[in-house]
Amino acid sequence: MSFVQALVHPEDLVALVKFKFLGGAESVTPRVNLSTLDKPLQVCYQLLKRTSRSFAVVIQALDEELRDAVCLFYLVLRALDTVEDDMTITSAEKIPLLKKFHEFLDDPTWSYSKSSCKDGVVLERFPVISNEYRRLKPAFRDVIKDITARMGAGFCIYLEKEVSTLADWDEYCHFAAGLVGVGLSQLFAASGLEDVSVATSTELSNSMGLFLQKTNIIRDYLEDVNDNRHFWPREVWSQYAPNIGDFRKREMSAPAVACLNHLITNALSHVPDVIAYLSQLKNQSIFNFCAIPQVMAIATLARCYNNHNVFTGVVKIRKGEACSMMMESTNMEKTVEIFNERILELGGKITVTDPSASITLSSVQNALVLCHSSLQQKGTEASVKPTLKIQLPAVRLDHEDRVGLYRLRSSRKESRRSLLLSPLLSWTVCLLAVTYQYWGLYLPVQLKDSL
Ligand code: D9A
Repeated sequence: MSFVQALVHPEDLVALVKFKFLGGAESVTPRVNLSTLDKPLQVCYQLLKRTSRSFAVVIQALDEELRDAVCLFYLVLRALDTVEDDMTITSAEKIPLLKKFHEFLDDPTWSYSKSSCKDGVVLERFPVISNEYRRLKPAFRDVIKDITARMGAGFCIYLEKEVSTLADWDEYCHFAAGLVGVGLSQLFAASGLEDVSVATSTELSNSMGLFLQKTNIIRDYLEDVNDNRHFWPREVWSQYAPNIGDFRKREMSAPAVACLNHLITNALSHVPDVIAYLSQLKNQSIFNFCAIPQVMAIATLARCYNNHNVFTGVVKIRKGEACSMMMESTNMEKTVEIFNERILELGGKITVTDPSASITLSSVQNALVLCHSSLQQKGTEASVKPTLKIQLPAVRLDHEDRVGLYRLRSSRKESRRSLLLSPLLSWTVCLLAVTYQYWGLYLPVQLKDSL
């Protein structure tokens, strides 16, 4: 399927070929040889693969000191999440389960086989997970247990309460994802692979989770509303419709998109923290592990911005795009370049009629300035510099933001022109790349043969 899509987006083809056949995947995400592990740990990695698909690969690429701890942390959180998610478990049963969940880590017999969810297998096989958990070093165990306890308690609060204000939205996302960021940072420090300061800057760790979780909540509107789950904050959606489900109606498309843009603007406020968090990392495998999901998130937000398809289906980044971003986000400069590119894509879609336009524009400009200065700090002559012309003056309300918008628009025209040219160009590049790779691969063999 992804190869078929690549016919329309030929630039993806190069990325897909490189990723799948030419060692691209292995360069970012070298696989562990699972057969060298103990049988129960092998089972854990298989569970990981079954529940997280692409993310499992990124976890396996972590340095040895950390890999098993993160794998088990992921599985424990997935198990807790599966309990929270299961609509067939009554609140009366669910609340004590969530509150006591961290205690099950020390109970070799606890498992749960009544879950109807697709990831129910982690609850059924929980004894294998908890047994491996108990073999981790105490510093790792303490982090995992503490975060599990706090998350379980947080989920209970929101079983009985809706996400009403924007402060609630931040709090719910803190329980569901911010705590994961906090816990992971503590695991990084406990492994000795990162400084203790990574663990103590909890606000930045929290933002890493909030940015991912808000992006998921925004993107998954349709799926969640159809399943009668509401994660969009009432404070915002009630400004645009009497009921959250109304955004699915065709006649509501204008307020729906306005609400969507409002929430995306809110999510963009975490970008500075995300960049600050990533800048402090020293270990390569941890950097890749942290940067890949964030890069996917900013690309998803840019795709969703001002896009009515969020209310009619699933908006996703293409597999080919995902592969090329995974291969590219291996250092701070390249990661910031991807952020810069995607924020420009989003900024180019701002329209003057959007009620949040001026706030979105200032967030966009703020983020672009940050990208720019972060690249300059590193002393790299930024290749992104020319495109940043548009972020000139500070934006104010009224007529001044039109000026800002005008600048963004004119850069959009340019990108439209390049869009026309791009299939032609990328087919050429693609042909060249394939020819090059073909020669690169086979020439030595032929040479050897002829000698
Ligand atoms: C993460 Cl241990 C998550 N969540 C993610 C994945 O990334 C974060 C769940 C458990 C763990 C880690 C993550 C990765 C790296 C650093 C982080 C971090 O903090 C410093 O968490 C904040 O989404 C889930 C939460 C957002 C709820 C925390 C990335 C992931 N991607 C999926 C794609 C998708 O759409 O879900 O899981 C995937 O590749 O399958």
